[in-house]
Amino acid sequence: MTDSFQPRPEHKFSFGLWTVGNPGRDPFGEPVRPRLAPTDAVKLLAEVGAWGVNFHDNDLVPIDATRPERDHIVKAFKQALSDHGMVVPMATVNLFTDPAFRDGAFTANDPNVRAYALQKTMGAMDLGAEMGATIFVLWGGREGTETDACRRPDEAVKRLREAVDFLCEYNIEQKYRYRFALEAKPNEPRGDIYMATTGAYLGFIATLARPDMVGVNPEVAHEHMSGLNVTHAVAQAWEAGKLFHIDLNDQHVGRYDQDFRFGAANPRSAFFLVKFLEDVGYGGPRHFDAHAYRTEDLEGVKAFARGCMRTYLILRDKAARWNADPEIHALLSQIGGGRASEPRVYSAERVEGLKARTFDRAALARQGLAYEQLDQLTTEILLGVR
Ligand code: GCO
Ligand code: MN
Ligand code: MN
Repeated sequence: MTDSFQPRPEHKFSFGLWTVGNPGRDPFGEPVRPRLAPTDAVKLLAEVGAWGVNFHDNDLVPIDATRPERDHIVKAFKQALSDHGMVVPMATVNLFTDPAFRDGAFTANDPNVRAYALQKTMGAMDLGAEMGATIFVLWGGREGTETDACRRPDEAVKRLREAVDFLCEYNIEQKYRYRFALEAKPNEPRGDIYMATTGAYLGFIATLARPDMVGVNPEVAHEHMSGLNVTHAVAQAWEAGKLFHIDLNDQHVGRYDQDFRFGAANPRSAFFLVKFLEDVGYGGPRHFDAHAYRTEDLEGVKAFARGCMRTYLILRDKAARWNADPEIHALLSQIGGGRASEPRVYSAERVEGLKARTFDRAALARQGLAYEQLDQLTTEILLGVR
């Protein structure tokens, strides 16, 4: 296809090895596709036009690899990156697959599990830094409970803080340039995961020893799972200077963890998200954390990856169209953008002025806001008739 929706490096589209490499196993069925070797995944991603590839430590190096085996894998992977012109913007750690983490990693009750989680994360940081990664994602997939009888939840918060503070110091000592991005999810694989929302993590970050080094990695599906508005979560993170990374995918509310292609379930909320990222000039990676349907073969995996990027670019084009639409402009200024506003700072005069003022409540309530019309114009842009 030769149109303006071709991915280019400046779009910073990235995928995890675990996304295009997903073999389609689910809780009820065995894998349907062969597991892609990391170097083959790099080749595939370059072929479809992606810019970056991310990985968990064990997507690349098996958990039981010896040091020489690890170094051999690293060498081959670096070669594949340079052969295909791909970068590694982000690295992460798998603290959820191994049975040792069945009760969590940083928050587990067994101090030896907590220590092993730190050791494993430092190893993953070393590995990512060797590949040039500057963002380190921490997703606490097993940090949670099925029964709250197991520990006091505030103890889990303290343990998590201790771990993140420790890893920040390691980052400084090793002279790595990581910024940590904490990724929230409400449930799955645990019954309830601590830090269920991006907002919860934003609150937590302020309590850390080095809050400047830590931000968030909101994921569309994780907010949608519990019926939340992902753009609001992303906007709060952005406004706080904490949007260090983003996981783009899709998900119907209330279902299992679907990890659909970006925009596949709710193109409308995908539109508002893309519009927000483009309007504010988000400059970080646009990472797709999703995978192809279980019905697909390798061609379907490529279609999935191309589809994620293409939908993003189409929605970006729609957002530009929306911003340039004269009728939408007129409505927006009518709605209130253009009204003179009084000084918002606190002063004794302002308090006095506000107390003395008479408001015509009926007049305030009378005026229609034209959001119906505004929304219909948005719909028409999305449906391609405008
Ligand atoms: C999930 C998560 C993961 C994390 C990944 C990065 O629902 O499984 O989204 O895919 O993003 O582990 O740390
Ligand atoms: Mn997810
Ligand atoms: Mn994710």
